[in-house]
Amino acid sequence: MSQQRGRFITIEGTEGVGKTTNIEFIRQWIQARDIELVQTREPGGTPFAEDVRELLLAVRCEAVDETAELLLMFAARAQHLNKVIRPALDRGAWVLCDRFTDSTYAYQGGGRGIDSSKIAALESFVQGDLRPDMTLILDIDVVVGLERASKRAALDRFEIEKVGFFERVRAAYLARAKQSPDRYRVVDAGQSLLSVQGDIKQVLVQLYG
Ligand code: T5A
Repeated sequence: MSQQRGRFITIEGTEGVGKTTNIEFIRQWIQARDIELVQTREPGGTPFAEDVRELLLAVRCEAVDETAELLLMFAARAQHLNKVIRPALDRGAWVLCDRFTDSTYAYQGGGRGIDSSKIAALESFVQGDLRPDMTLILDIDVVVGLERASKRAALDRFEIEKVGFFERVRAAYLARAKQSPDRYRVVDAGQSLLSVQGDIKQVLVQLYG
């Protein structure tokens, strides 16, 4: 008898939306149902891909070419997908991933202005037909999110971008959610944490049911 494939859930949003905070809530909800869960993140998720993450996030004097940035995102993703995500899904585990290819459409596409057809070509090359089963977008006014994020330690190479960049990132996320309402759920992350988690719980119940 073939093993039922696990579910692939991704969580997305602009800076400071509360992904890290809410992933912990989602992890507890899934594990309470006795489901094997692999919790991971992008860029990163394997030692090699985490090295690529460091390269990508480090603030440096040299301007990073946007195509180099795009290709590194997909290089890390290829490693992560083939070494961690696919094997987990194949054995029936659920995968909860902090950011995935929607971040590339939002940051490199919306933010940097790279044509989405180029991103789509790399997506097909690296992922074949694998896409998340459900993508949760935590949505917040970018200034509020940046204020939350600024309370943390040093800012990374993305966090030092201007507000306009994050406005474009947010718009790209919302446009993708509008195009494919079956796959995306947008949650208002500007609410109290309790209300955000109430909304997330409803989404999980739908998915699990
Ligand atoms: N990237 C990534 C790309 O450009 N392309 C790609 O393809 C990929 C995969 C690193 C960067 O990489 C870029 C995008 C990113 O800039 P990251 O580390 O996931 O990715 O990025 P961050 O957005 O910085 O993620 P963090 O996990 O660090 O921050 P979160 O998850 O947004 O925020 P969190 O949970 O730490 O919360 C921030 C603060 O807000 C509070 C929390 O307590 C915390 O202090 N908070 C709330 N306060 C009030 N009300 C609520 N409802 C709250 N929820 C959280």
